Amino acid sequence: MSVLTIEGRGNWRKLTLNRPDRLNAFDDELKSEFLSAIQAAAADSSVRAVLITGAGRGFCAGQDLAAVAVDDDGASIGATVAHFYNPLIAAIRSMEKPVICAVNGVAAGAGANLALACDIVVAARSAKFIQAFSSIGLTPDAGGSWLLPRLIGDARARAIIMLGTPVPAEQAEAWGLIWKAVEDAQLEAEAEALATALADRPTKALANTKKLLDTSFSAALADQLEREAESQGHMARTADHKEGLAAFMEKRQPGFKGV
Ligand code: LHQ
Repeated sequence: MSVLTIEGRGNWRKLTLNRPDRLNAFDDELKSEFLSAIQAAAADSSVRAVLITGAGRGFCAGQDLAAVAVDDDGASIGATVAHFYNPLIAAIRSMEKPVICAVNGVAAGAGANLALACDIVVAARSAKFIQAFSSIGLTPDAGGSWLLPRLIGDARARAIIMLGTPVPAEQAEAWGLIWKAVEDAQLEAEAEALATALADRPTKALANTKKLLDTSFSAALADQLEREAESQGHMARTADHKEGLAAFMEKRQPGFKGV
């Protein structure tokens, strides 16, 4: 049984973390397969959206702690962050297509931050997000220290990181940590409907939206306005923009091709 299930669904792809007895914690095999799958989805222009979820009752418990030896000089932990978690999060954020995360159960440590790095996060009501790092004497990785203050503000970010307090899905939605909490039984259908809808939208516009949003907290308004103008210049030349305009004028649904 593969530790990662990869399913093509027409113009989008579903990746399911599949080590359910370990709550889909990342051991070396899953790390390698998942990073390769994310990079392959990014490189394949026929894939216009990616959905990430987990098998079983958990989404992802972060690093497989059984696979972490006591690391007195920190070299091995430092290396796994540099060679897996960092490129993984960078690949998701820079992927030129939407990445949806369906959080089907507990998301802890790097597993929580993997989910939060995705563009749209839907969670089952029974799911929870745990910044588990400080409970084992570590600090956030997988982008947590960057993402959390941006998503929920400094006060909440500090508290949940320092205390390791689980944040239930409904609280996460109320705080703006995620897009939506849904009934457990509805999660798969809702997430797949989102992926289907996003894959049919103008992919280049969504990709450039990601770029604009990633700089919005650090850029001066004047610089961001310039970026927006530059982006519109690029978008105006896309076939999807022409199709969107034509569909509007002809009072019909657009058929975007992602180009
Ligand atoms: C696990 C894990 C797990 C192995 C549950 N590993 N087996 C860190 C270090 C190095 C490099 C770089 O990056 C990082 C980043 C990180 O991700 S640090 C954070 C690592 N994750 C955690 O500290 C979470 C540890 N897990 C838990 O606290 C609990 O399992 C949670 C709260 C996630 C779920 O609790 P329960 O629902 O009560 O489930 P459980 O604890 O009974 O877990 C079920 C099984 O999964 C159990 O095995 P068993 O043989 O007893 O059935 C756990 O040992 C195993 N498991 N997480 N990370």
